[in-house]
Amino acid sequence: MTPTSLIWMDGKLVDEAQATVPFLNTALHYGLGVFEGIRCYETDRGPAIFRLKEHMERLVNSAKILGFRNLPYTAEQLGQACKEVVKANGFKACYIRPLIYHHSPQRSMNIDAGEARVGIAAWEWGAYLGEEALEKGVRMHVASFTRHHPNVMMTKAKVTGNYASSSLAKTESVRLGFDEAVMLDPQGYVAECTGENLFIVRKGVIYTPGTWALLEGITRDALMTLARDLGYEVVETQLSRDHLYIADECFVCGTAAEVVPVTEIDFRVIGSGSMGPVTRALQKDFYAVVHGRHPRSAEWLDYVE
Ligand code: PPE
Repeated sequence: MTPTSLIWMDGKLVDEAQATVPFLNTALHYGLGVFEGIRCYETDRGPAIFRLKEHMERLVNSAKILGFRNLPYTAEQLGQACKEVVKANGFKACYIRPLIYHHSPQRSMNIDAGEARVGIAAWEWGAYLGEEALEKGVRMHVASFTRHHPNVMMTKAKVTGNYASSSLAKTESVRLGFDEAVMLDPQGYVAECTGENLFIVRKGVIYTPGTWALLEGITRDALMTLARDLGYEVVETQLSRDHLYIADECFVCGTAAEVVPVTEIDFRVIGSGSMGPVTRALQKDFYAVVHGRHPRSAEWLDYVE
């Protein structure tokens, strides 16, 4: 991971060393921030940001869910700022991280006793679960930690504080020797992973949990569309832990992770134990789209230049 040289802080591009926030900051103390993760890909027409509009809409909605009432920027302005950051740093491909954080001089956790500040960074980020995982797949376990109930933490908002839960599960998973954790919802059904949504394939049909207690992933949405374009039936439903064990294929997806096959869960081999044909077809189409080589590219890519 290369550190970015220029970060957009409330309208100005500053050197990374100057992009600081005070220690007495409510975002740090209470987890009061909302963020996005967006990828920018290399294409024949220069760098292009994948589904920028949807990411900016989700960012603004996350802020709304957390309770911010007066954002200093619109989704459109924030999208322009993301492009500026990519350009200013001269990246061909990168990961973009906008973050709206709470700043309260009164040090109050009341959202209304502070204001929204915004920073946008970008860096070159390789394969999130490892380059090899994109072909060979990952081994996962079911976390002993439960995903948030939507009345506990708002799961449709990408709130920084929500990620303490992801961190508990991820750390447990890696310490146990796995690559990633599946988290169950408070009812015990499959929710999502620490930073990815999850799909299974069974008898040719694609299944994924509905978004009642999880993040409305933008990659998830793209893959559902690509799958339907290919003629697959995609069903949003409750999945149990043992549905995963007997799936023909399983894969996870997210902006950082992209599309990654899952070959093992809780020491049970999934399907053939290697990337299945449906996962392969979707992964192929996904990379074609993000690199500007698919009919859906026109709709989903935002060229930086
Ligand atoms: N669920 C969670 C909990 C999640 O954090 C992500 C993205 C997703 C699903 C997939 O959503 P989408 O990116 O819109 O397809 N996780 C972000 C943060 C990862 C991190 O380690 O930080 C990401 O992939 O950018």
